[in-house]
Amino acid sequence: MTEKKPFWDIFCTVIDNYGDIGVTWRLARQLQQEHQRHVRLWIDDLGSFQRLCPSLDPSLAVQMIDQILICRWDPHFPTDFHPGEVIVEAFACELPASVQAKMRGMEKPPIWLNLEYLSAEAWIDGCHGLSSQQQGLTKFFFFPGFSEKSGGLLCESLLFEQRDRWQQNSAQREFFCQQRGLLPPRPQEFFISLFSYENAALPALLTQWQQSAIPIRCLAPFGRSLNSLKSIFHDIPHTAGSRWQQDALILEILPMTDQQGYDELLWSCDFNIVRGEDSFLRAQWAARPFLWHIYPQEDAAHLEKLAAFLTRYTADYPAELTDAVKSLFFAFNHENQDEWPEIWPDIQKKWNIWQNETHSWPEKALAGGNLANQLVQFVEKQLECCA
Ligand code: TRH
Repeated sequence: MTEKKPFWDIFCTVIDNYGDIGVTWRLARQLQQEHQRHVRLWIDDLGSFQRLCPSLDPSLAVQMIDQILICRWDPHFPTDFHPGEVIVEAFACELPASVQAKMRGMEKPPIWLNLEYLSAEAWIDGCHGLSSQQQGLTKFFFFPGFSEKSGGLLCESLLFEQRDRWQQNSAQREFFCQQRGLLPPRPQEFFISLFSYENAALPALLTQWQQSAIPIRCLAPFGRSLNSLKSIFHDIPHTAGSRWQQDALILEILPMTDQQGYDELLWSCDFNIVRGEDSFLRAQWAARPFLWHIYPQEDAAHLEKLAAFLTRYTADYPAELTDAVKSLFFAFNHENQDEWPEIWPDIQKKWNIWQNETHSWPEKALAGGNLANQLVQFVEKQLECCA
């Protein structure tokens, strides 16, 4: 007899950008593929979702992709909805009142979890797994993080094997360029991917790349970074497929791809500029030096988050490398326009040591384990308690 696995409903609203949907889509597939859970994903913005999932049809209210039931979350929520055994509310999106009412009316209400944003800050350890009472229902708060006491990080169980196979194939970069219609790699060319928000530091950084002694290729998925490059690329049509060259630098603009295609881009580059939450993690899993443009918050709370991450990330680095990495991350996030003639050559000198360190980092980062496994175990425990 096959064991009956609980049914999960995951709710996600797209606030802006792609991180909310990127994280929930990844989680849904991992729950299905690695834990055989039935998952229904409720999304309020299928247009944004389609950018990372090209086979999705935004006009459909319900569709099945990769064995996940994807439902459009419209303002009028279906009245015949019957909640699954587990409800995940991603990033404090609010469940429809009718769903909460249904849950209250159930003899055995679902396990209700709020999946929080990722942070490396120590305070999350004290909050992970706490619950709060919501008019007769219990809601648990699940905090992804880098510490043993956190909820861990999203990472597919076979990911590192796939990455290693990709990176160990010396012809892979050439194949990657060919497959995407990019110029073939030049001898000793240094590849950089660029997926940030608008950033006033970018023109000064790209000037360093133009003046580089080795050829540099910048591969920029179509998006917000390009808004900051207008001052140097007056003539470039800002569309996927465009190419621009000056001195050592070739810039090519890529279309957005699905998440697998984005991972392959990160694995193929020597250095990745990433942002938000999900691409930030994927760059770490790529085991290559990277630069994080953290999602800016009004009260500058993001700078504390950045500092907390850098403290963990550089904890085992030699002091010189720690200083160089911190200068790089802070200069970029402060949108510094002047210090790049010192910062870029300095980090380049330390490149080999940094590259070596990036191999052991994923294992350290996963001190709290794998987020999908952690969620499944947490839910199983709660279901046992309530049985
Ligand atoms: O798009 P983001 O800036 O999302 C942000 C963050 O999540 C932030 O924390 C949150 O508060 C805000 O949204 C609302 O960056 P992020 O998190 O890296 O998400 C991008 C997703 O897009 C990620 O899943 C990778 C995916 N992606 C592709 O699938 N294909 C692509 O070609 C590219 C460039 C990205």
